[in-house]
Amino acid sequence: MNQPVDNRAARDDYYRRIGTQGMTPLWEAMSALVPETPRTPCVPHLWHYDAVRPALMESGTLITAREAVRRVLILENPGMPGSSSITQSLYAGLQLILPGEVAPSHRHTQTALRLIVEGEGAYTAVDGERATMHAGDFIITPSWTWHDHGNPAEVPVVWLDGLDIPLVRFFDCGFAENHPAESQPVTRPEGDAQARYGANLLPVDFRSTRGASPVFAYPYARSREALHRLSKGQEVDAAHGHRMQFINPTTGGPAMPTMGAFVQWIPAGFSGNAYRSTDGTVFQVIEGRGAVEIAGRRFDFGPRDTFVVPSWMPYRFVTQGDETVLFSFSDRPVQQALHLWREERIA
Ligand code: 1HN
Repeated sequence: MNQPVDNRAARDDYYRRIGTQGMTPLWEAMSALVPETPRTPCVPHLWHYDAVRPALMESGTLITAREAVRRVLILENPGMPGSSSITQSLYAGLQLILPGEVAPSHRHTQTALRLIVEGEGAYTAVDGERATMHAGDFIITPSWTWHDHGNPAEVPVVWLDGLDIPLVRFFDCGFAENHPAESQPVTRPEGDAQARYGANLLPVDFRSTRGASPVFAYPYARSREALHRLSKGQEVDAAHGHRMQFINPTTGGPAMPTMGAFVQWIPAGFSGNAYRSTDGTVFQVIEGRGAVEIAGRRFDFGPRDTFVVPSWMPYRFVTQGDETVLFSFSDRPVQQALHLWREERIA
């Protein structure tokens, strides 16, 4: 009694028979279903911008932004082939828009964020207002907002897209539609949202109506200025340097309900403490060179590179001569809302 029995063949035959009835044995799946610590197919990876840029520019000779709707090379996690995902919950891609092009207006329940990587002078329009892009700017497209892009400038413009596509797919709650006009009508002057909601002021009768920030463009000049001032102080966080989160100024909460976005300044000559958290995170290098060690593997990074840190893998930053500025995003607000998020500092 109560001794494991050696009846592999009988069990396999049994599994096959119950399989025809739409059942499988929990005891064969238990440890995978309820791991002691997060077990993810997502692997650490770094995309060197200099290496991927030629292929991205070549896409501009093969298809127009209009035909493609969005001309994007998906950054797919090598551990998750075929998933169009960079982590289990997040999608990322590099989008190219050439001078004179328009990417037509549409909306979807998936939330998008952009971090401008190269070029300037293109715009994105969100809910009737355009924002002109400059390298390092952070722009959000909240769920179900009309959005389109255009490039009236002389140079190609590239940005990193981050979307909560896998999360929305998980919940099977995706909806999308095209705008009747290729470019949505402009109904508010550029800078309107910033003046109305992003100047430590709010309209006197303001009531929050949606989860995402009504400020949809966060110019890099402003975040860089804030980080520059912080860098003049004394102590930095031993793991992160100075790490700030992009907020919805009307609530103090995250800029978007499904994705957290962050920007951090790391001093030169930094040998950071290791850190891990349950939100797998995508980083985009804005300025400077350095290295990140992820679960013991070292990745050297420079300006415009993208890398991904999977859930719960320890990582630490090492810099030499350069101050660095990194943008990052993750599903942290979702995990926090569900009381699932954990972090650990590994001294
Ligand atoms: C989308 O709407 C954009 O608006 C970018 O720029 C990437 C990937 C999948 C679905 C929609 C954009 C997207 C996307």
